[in-house]
Amino acid sequence: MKRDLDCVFCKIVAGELGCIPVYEDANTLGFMDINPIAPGHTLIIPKHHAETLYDMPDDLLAHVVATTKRVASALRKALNPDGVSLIQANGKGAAQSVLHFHMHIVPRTLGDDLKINWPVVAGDMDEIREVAARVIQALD
Ligand code: DGP
Repeated sequence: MKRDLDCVFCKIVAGELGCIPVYEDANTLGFMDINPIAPGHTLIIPKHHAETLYDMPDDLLAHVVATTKRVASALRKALNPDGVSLIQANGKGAAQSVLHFHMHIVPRTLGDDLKINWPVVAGDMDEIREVAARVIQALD
């Protein structure tokens, strides 16, 4: 499994940096986004370091998508949002800020009018922890 020593998500995978996890298996990790654009905003990453979609082995990509479906289903069950968006950025022009492939799962509310280049705002950690606990409870 490839690791980049300077990568913040590789540090999370290695346990060197904390996160609020909601899902983990041998190849993927799901944890709460530290700058949530909506309550329940979650990231799914491969443990293997790959910068973008183009660097992802097909079988690992399929695994990340399967994990994304599983966690999105739990989010839907736990939070009953009006919808869920999956967002995945590749490169500066797409506003990718962490160069380790990741899928955003964003619960949506009718009329929330979210923009694809959202502002970075620190989340309320207690609120994020509380939502994570509800998602874990709803995992099948
Ligand atoms: P993107 O702009 O698509 O590369 O999204 C990166 C996301 O990663 C952004 O929404 C904030 C989140 N993020 C950055 N650093 C950390 C961190 O150390 N912990 C967690 N949980 N999320 C982070």
